[in-house]
This record gives sequence, C-alpha cells and structure tokens, in this order.
Amino acid sequence: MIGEDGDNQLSPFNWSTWQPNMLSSLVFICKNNEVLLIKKKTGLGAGKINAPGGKIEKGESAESAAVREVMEEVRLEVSDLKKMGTLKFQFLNGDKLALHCTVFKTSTFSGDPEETIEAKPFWCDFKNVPYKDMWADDVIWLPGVLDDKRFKGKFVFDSDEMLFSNVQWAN
Ligand code: 8DG
Repeated sequence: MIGEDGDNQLSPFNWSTWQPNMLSSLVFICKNNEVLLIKKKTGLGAGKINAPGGKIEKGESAESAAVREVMEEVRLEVSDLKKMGTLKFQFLNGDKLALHCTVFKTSTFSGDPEETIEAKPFWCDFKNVPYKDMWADDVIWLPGVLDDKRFKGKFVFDSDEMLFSNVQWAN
C-alpha cells in the first residue's frame, strides 16, 4: 500500500489544494534488462531522454493514452500495462503547468521501435540509463520502477530546475 502524502515543510508550494491542469502518461517498455528510451524531438522536454508518453486527450483513460502515444512516437503496439506510480509536477514558470502523469511498465509489445518525427528510440541497459540527460527527478524514482517498485512522487520545477521532490514508495 502506498502511504499518505507527507508534505515536506520545505516545499515552495502548498500541495493540499493542488489540482492538475494537464494529464499525461509515460510507458517504460522492458525487454530482459533493457528499457526502451527515446530522445524526445518535440514538445515539452524536447532534447531530453525520456520514455514514450504524452498528454491524455478528452475521453481517454491514462492507459489508452499510453498505448496511443507509444504507437505515435515509436510505432510499437504495447499491452498488459502495469501501473507503477504517479507523478505530480508543479511548474512555477510560464503558464504554471500542473501536470499529473501516470507511469506504466510493460514487457508485452509487438513490432520494432522506429524513429518518428517526435522521438528517436533506443534500448538501454538498466545499468546505463543516462540520468544526466533526463528530467532531474527521474534518477529518484526510475531505478525503483525498473526494480518493480511502486511509488508516488511530487515535484516543483522552475523550468528545468527541480526545487522540491517528495517520493513515497509502496510498502
Ligand atoms: P503530445 O505528444 O501529447 O501532444 O505532447 P508532447 O509535447 O509530446 O508531450 P506532453 O503532452 O507535453 O507531455 C510531456 C511528457 O513528458 C509526458 O509524457 C510527461 C513527461 N514528463 C514531464 N515531466 C517529466 C519528468 O520530470 N520526468 C519524466 N520522465 N517525464 C516527464 O512533463
């Protein structure tokens, strides 16, 4: 079971009334000890290494958006997605994006990853994940997800700079 949110006094943001203004999903596709990552070419986080994923559209579930985004970005058909956790991001800059992201993992897919206009995919050994080229929070929770642990995380960002992080792992 995932524990209660323990708000840290140091957060520059009051989480008690937090509401997302955008929903998204991410999918970590695993094969043996490798995970499929992408160099994101467009949109939020362009230039960073991430997993396939993106916005949830009206009427979609997090899971169906995840399946659609993987097909759009890397041309793989994924199924049997396991929900590993949730991420809450509050950005203090610009439009003050308040983004909720559902993180999935699967090892069931068909096809070979292909580069698209949105993403350049590559398989990466769990031991060589390029955290320095990823969003600053990923190093906190992705190792646990690759190790099959479930979590909830919340983060405050000013552009690319992470000002606050709080991650709770399932017991
Ligand atoms: P679209 O394809 O949905 O139209 O738009 P996009 O620009 O490609 O993606 P988006 O909807 O803007 O979603 C941004 C993606 O980046 C979404 O999958 C969530 C993910 N993302 C963040 N912040 C972080 C982060 O700190 N770590 C990781 N791993 N992913 C993040 O927005």
